[in-house]
Amino acid sequence: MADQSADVAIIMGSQSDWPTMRHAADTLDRLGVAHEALIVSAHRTPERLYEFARSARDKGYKVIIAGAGGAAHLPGMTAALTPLPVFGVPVESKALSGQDSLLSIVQMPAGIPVGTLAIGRSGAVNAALLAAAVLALGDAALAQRLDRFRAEQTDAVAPAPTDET
Ligand code: RP5
Repeated sequence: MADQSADVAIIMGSQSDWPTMRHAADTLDRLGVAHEALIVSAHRTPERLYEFARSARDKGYKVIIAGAGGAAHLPGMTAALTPLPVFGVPVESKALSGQDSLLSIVQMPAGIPVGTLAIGRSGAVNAALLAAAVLALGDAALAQRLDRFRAEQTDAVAPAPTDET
């Protein structure tokens, strides 16, 4: 859904990435961070990628989360076209379990950084938390919400395991 006031853009190479990337969206929702999710493929819609990345800062985005699988050029190409911080999420691929995605995203040559997260859901959640942490540097209310998120997470850890699932 379009949100002109979104601070974070969540982009992904395919509809098939959404089951992973929706965890980033859910995490940003929980923290009250405005975001927008878009399909932008480096391979299938290169012109869309150029248009998105070149205009991202002027549109008001502050952080970009980019998820892709396989030959995952989307985060690196996006980072090459915008000065905004880009966090890359390697989506778990069928053929190589996301190791191809991870290696495609993580090995950026010096000069164009992509902050690369873990493969799959953990990476998507943590990309959102990192995006929120960046935004919280200039937003005291968000910083408080992030502190509360962590405190609740800590409180939710039981002292010992049980047989209940
Ligand atoms: C990448 O190719 C996408 O990011 C996706 O992870 C992968 C497969 O895409 P589909 O064939 O499922 O559309 O560009």
